[in-house]
Amino acid sequence: MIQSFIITGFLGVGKTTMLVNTVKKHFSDKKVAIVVNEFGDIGIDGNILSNVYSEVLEISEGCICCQLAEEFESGIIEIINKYDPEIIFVETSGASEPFPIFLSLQNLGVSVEGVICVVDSKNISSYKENSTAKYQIGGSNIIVLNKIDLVTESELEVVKKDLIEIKEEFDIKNTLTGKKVFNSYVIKHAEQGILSKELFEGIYKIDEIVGLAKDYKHEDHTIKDSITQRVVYLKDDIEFKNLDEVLKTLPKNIYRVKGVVRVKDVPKPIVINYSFGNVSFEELEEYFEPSILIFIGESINNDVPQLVEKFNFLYFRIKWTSKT
Ligand SMILES: Nc1nc2c(ncn2[C@@H]2O[C@H](COP(=O)(O)OP(=O)(O)O)[C@@H](O)[C@H]2O)c(=O)[nH]1
Ligand SMILES: [Mg+2]
Repeated sequence: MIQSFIITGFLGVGKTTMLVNTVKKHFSDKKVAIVVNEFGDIGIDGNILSNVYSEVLEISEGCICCQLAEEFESGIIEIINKYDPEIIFVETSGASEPFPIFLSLQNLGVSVEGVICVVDSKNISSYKENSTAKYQIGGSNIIVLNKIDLVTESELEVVKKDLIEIKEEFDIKNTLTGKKVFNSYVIKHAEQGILSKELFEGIYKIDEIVGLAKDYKHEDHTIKDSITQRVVYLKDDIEFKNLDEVLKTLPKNIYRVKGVVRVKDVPKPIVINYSFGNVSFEELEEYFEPSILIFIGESINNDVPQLVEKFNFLYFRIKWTSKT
């Protein structure tokens, strides 16, 4: 049976970074397939991951737990038929709940060995009231504290307490038996951005979930939480300081920005990865599309046009579709 792990966690907590590092460290001798569902219009994570692995399936625009369940399932079937992986890692979008994905994988005969929820120890207090974030914690059996370099020991203890409370309240149960789906769960630290090998050894058993699929009611939470994205294009010859200025003046409700931008005096396009006020940059080998920024956040429909108005090097592009 093919094994799988689901990596969940809110927008920008560090899922992709952790997945890349962990797979490199512990699974280089296995046939690994990676599925990313990016809540962003273009495949930025897909691009980064493809530089590391050849078998990356990317499902974008929307969320695999709601609108894209069918696309997700047919994608999994395709990747199994084409590549015959031993192990599949599914990174859900930060706005997805893991449980419907769990059910999809089980329905396809793929064994889910663990649902890993990555937590941003530094920023959890700014997203823990989000209902999707709560269901991500409740729907996991392995909770991993990430970005621990940004917090003190005592702050970490507070985060753990919060997590236990949320987990107790939102732990998923079998609707027929009332029993918890996960027999137990663990809270672990990431070790320099990497998950320890033992987390993947199937020691944290997941209960039998037969009968649950048809009863599970899943609200379309991306609408409920009003997490949306807006895509903005850039003139190619942007100065680095312009980019910096945009990122420094973002309103609080825009908590995630991703993009690929060509900057003057930098030979390669750079990937921008912004979450909760922190930003990282990485050079990309190959990218042939226009420079782009994706803003993700809550109720951002007025904020992004305001940014476009303020910075004259940003513009919205009218979408066109080819007839061929
Ligand atoms: N300081 C710090 N930053 C991190 C860590 N892990 C990830 N990040 C940064 O957090 C941002 C979001 O990471 P990413 O993996 O794209 O998050 P995802 O949206 O959950 O997949 C990036 O700028 C990363 O460089 C960490 O352990 N410590
Ligand atoms: Mg990601």
